[in-house]
Amino acid sequence: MALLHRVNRAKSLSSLLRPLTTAHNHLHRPFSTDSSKTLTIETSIPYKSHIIEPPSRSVETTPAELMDYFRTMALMRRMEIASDSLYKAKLIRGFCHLYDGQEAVAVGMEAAITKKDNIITAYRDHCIYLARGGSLVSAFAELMGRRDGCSKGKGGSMHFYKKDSGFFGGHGIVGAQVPLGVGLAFAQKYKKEDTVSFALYGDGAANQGQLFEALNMAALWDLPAILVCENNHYGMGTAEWRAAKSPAYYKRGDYVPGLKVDGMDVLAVKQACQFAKEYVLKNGPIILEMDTYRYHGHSMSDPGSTYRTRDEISGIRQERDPIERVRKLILAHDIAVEKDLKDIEKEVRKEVDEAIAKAKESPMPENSDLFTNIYVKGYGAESFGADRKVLRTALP
Ligand SMILES: Cc1ncc(C[n+]2csc(CCOP(=O)(O)OP(=O)(O)O)c2C)c(N)n1
Ligand SMILES: [Mg+2]
Repeated sequence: MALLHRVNRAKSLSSLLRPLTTAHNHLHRPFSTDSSKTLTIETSIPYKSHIIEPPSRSVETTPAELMDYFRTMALMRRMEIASDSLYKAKLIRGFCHLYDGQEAVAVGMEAAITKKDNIITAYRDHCIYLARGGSLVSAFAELMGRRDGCSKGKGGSMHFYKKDSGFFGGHGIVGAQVPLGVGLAFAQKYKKEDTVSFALYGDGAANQGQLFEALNMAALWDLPAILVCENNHYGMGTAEWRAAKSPAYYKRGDYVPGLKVDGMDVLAVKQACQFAKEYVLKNGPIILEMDTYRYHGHSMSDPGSTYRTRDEISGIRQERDPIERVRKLILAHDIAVEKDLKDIEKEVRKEVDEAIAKAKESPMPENSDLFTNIYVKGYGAESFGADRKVLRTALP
C-alpha cells in the first residue's frame, strides 16, 4: 500500500526509502531525543470545501506529539475493547455504544483546542470524555453504574460529563445535543469569552430538523459554533444512502461554510479544527464533516455485520485505521521502533486492566441517590400514584 503521507522534505531520501520493517527493529532504543523538532506532514487527502477556502494540507507536528497521539488512541481503543468484554460479562448493563475506529476525531479535535472550549456529543461519548481529561477509573466506574463514575454511576455509557473541562455530555436523543451546543456557543459569545463550542452529531442525526433550526440561529447571530458531523456512514443499521438525499454533509448548511475532513487522519482533524476555531471566532458557524468508521456495531445489541460486509470492515482496518496511520508515521520518521510501540500497547493494556479493577471496588449508588441531581437543590422531588392524588414519596 502506498504510504499515506508525504514526509518532511528535509529528511534524507535514503532514510525515506527504507522499508517500514527495518533491520534494526529489534533494537530497543529510547524515543527520538529531539522530540520537539518540527515535522511537516501532508494530510492523506485534500480537504473538500463548501463556500470557503480550505486550510493547507501541510500539517506541523513533532515526534512528541505523534507519540502522544499513538498512546492516547491506543488507550481509547483498549478501553472500548475492554468495555465490550465487560458488557458481555454483564458488568456493564443497558445501552453501550463504542467508538473504536473513530478515535482520531476525538484526539485531533482535542489537540486543536483548550479545555475552555466546549464539546457536546451524542451517546458515543467514552473517548471524548477521555480526551477531555476524564480518568479511566471514572469512565469504567460510570459504565458499571458505580458511585465513582463521572456521573456518580447514574448516567451510564450514554451520559458522561466533565463540566470542569468543557465536556457537556453524553446525550441519548438523536440530534438534540446540537441546539444545546449552539446554546453553549451563545453563552460564550454573550460572555465575550473568545472560546468556541463543538457540537458533534452523526450522519443519521444530520437529517434532523432541529439541527437546521439551531444552525440558522448560529448563523444569524455569528455564534462560535462548530458543528461536527461524525460521518461513520451508518445510523444504526441504515446506510447513509438510504437515509440522506445528499450525503455531502459538509454542504448541508447551505449558507454556512463546510469542510470535509479525513476523520481517520488525526493530523487532518487537528488542522481542520484549528482552522475552524479561528474561523468561527470571527465569522460565525462552520460545519466539519469527519469521514470516519465505527468497527463495532451501532451498540452492544448490534453485531454490526448484517447491513455491511466483513470485507468492508476489514478493508477500512487495513487501509485507513487511525492508529496504524500514526504507527507508520512514527516508524518512517525514525521516532521509535516497532518494539517501542508494542511496549506502549502493553502498558496501555495494563493501565486499562488496573483501572477496571479499581472501578470494580467502587460501591453502587445508595437507594437515596435515586432522587439526587435531578432537580435544582431546594426544589425537592415528589412521586405520586397514577391518579396524582396519593403522594408516595417526598424528598428534600
Ligand atoms: C430522536 C431519536 N430518534 C431515534 C433514536 C434511536 N436512535 C439511536 S441512535 C440512532 C442512529 C443515529 O445514527 P448517527 O446519527 O449516524 O450516529 P452514530 O450512532 O452512527 O454515531 C437512532 C435512530 C433516538 N435515540 N432519538
Ligand atoms: Mg452514523
